[in-house]
Amino acid sequence: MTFISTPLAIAVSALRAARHVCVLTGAGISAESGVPTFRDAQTGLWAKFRPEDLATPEAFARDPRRIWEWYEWRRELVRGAQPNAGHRALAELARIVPRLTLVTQNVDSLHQRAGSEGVIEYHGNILRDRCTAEGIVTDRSPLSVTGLPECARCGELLRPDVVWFGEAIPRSALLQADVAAADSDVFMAIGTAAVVYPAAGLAERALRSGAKIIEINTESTELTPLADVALQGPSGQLLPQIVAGLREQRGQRAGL
Ligand code: BJW
Repeated sequence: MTFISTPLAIAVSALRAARHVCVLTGAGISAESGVPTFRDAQTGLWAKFRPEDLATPEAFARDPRRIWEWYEWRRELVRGAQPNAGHRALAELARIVPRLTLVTQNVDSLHQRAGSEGVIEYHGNILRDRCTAEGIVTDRSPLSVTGLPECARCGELLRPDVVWFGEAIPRSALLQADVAAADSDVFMAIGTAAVVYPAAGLAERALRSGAKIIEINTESTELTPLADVALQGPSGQLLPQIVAGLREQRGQRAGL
């Protein structure tokens, strides 16, 4: 790769100089694994379903069976998906830069399955159940008579361990992500429409602390005008190119 001042080369240089990289990922990074995004006009989940009918505590209270059917369908989809080159490149990036904090809005575990460690799950995880009474992540009772999943400890209704609209972000994820964004000198926003708060506010937090913002997205977003480098394209292609660029620069410096 020749290092003229292309946006990709500028991103590589910023990452090479970085002390702490904070990465926020969204549904777009898993799109190339076949997991649908939310807001894509044709294939996004919200193109077929209304968020207020499926992703709110009120919707679950009204009709838990319907919500569970939707989540079981998505669970199967996620279980069948494989991490893609973008997930793998981020796991590798963490081994190259001095420090990397990965915050994901995704609930699909694909970062962890690609080898990323210490992933901050901002919106929970679709593969876990949580007790509606005790609030703890727990196993299912094998004795459920209603056909709905019930808590093995107390018999109350279980729900997916995700964050719905109007619900608070898990406290430790909220705090850890905020601290990491404020401490970072490079903040990467990858495959997120940057419209759902408080996640979307993390880039603004990093910006206020003087971090450089690198965005990777197939489209422009609200964040694009604020980004120092906006790379337009699929993250499954761009992230491996970034990692290859970093490796090449390191090799050149070492005279390899
Ligand atoms: C590619 C690509 C490729 C495609 N490569 N790119 C301030 C202002 C306004 C509103 C609010 C505010 N603060 C709070 C709110 C309300 C609300 C909110 O933000 N609403 C906005 C929509 C207006 N926020 C909340 O309710 C949050 N809670 C909260 O604030 O609580 C306060 C509170 C405090 C104390 C007590 C009680 C309450 C909670 C938000 C929860 C969001 N939950 C969901 C569902 C999770 C569970 C599940 O999966 O079922 O999270 S909604 C959905 O949106 C999901 C996602 O994580 C989230 C973000 O979506 P994301 O990842 O950006 O996906 P898309 O589809 O939108 O975008 C994909 C992008 O990828 C696109 O840009 C593509 O171009 C791109 N792309 N292919 C690279 N190959």
